[in-house]
Amino acid sequence: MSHRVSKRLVDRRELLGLGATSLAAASLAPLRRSWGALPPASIKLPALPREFPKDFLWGAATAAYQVEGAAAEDGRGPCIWDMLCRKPGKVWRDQCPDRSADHYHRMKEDVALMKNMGLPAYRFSISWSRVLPEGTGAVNAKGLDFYDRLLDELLAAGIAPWATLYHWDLPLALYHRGGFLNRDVAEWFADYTRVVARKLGDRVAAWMPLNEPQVYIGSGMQLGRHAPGDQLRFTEVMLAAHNTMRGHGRAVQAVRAEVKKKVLVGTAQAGVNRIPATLAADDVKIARERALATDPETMYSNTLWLDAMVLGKYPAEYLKGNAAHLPPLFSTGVLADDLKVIGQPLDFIGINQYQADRVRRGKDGKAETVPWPDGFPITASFEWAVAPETMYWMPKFIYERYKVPLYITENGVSVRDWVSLDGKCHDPTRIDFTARYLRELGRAIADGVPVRGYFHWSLLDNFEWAEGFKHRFGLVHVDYQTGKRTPKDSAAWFRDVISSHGRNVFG
Ligand code: BGP
Repeated sequence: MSHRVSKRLVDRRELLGLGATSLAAASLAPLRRSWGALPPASIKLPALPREFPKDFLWGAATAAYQVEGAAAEDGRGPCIWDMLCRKPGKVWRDQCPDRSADHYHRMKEDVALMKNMGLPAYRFSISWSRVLPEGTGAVNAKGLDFYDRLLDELLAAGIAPWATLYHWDLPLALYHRGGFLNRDVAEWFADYTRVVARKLGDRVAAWMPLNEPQVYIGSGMQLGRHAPGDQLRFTEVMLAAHNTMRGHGRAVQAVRAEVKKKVLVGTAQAGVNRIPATLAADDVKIARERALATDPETMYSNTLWLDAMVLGKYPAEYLKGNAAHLPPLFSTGVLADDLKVIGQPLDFIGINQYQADRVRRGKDGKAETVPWPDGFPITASFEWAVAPETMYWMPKFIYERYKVPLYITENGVSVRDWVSLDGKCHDPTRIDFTARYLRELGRAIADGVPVRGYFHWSLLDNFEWAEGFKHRFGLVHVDYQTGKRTPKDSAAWFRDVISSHGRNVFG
């Protein structure tokens, strides 16, 4: 029956993130009942292209704490996640990534895997406490040397290194000095950036000072789920957000001052993703508003961060909605000076895309979230709705506001995959998920949104923060007991995506 649905219905299913072939028509029935008559589509989506632009950059991503292991080797200092992992009940099954994917020791093998995959770029992060065990002061030469060797290996394999400077692993010593609540953190971060940029700047292609401050400030300092596990008053949360963005600004300045060659500097973030529930103009308008909104008492916003980092000001909505919580500094002249530091010119905005909420205009004219229908496809991690349309709408909304070129710095899916009896790791769900998301990304590009590249999360299975090793996001399966790598079916498929400029996802 599902193959015989009308073209119009198929289009609507695609709009809702539902595959025309994989879903029973029955799943639409309750939806229709609860929505009444579906409004006429008044926005026309651009057609899918046949391929991605020839100069589109393909890559895969990891982060130091999630893959490196070697937690206490070669002089690495502890970070806040080492502390949180040792608190019972904070991480799934109290797991600690002391060894994790052991990338620290298997780096050459991992670069060879990337080469086999034909990856043109690799996004990785640098562990601050591996380079500066105390966060400031003495440089750990062995730690820095690891990244030096990684870059040489990547370049020898023809892979462009994309470096993130902070992917959630604050040196524990700095946490004990107040961490992001200490105004000095911006200078600590700038000093660390200078050390790294001096050594690696001749080879890194692109720099991202911060990855997802929404998460490490929001989940780490307000909700207490991530390291350092604090639940602070919102005033302090706002101060921590402000200070980490001052660090971002100072790091951008440091990279530009230290690195002589032409280099890209940007940021990677994951705010909130909101997509229209239908193609009615009203719903699209309200999705745009909600995607660019800053709600009170939450760090989960795109604009709170990007307005500051790109436009050099906080959204009025952020200041007004949190008027009762403003840090004292916000009522002084220091704020304007700080925002000048924060708002450095950026070459790109990186967005990490996984799930989305769909919204529409409710009867009272206000936005309302439309629940996903029963039986809707969800991912293994967090049971997120599979919502490929976020790859069309979010780049579009973000670009419209900031007019800065974009990269998808993360996108991927956790699947409960394992190595089969035939010795291979079959992950059709990851292939299908990624193809759906890439198709919608192609649509955004066809619509004129300058998305310049895509990094798959992740190259390797790895430590998924508070979820421990429960989730597998990799294109390559990792046996954590032996370290053995098994490229999944998706790795071979992704190689074809890269070599065909994505023609296989549209075909
Ligand atoms: C991003 C993080 C990554 C990785 C990824 C996995 O937020 O930057 O480090 O953990 O998420 O997806 P999830 O958000 O499901 O944890």
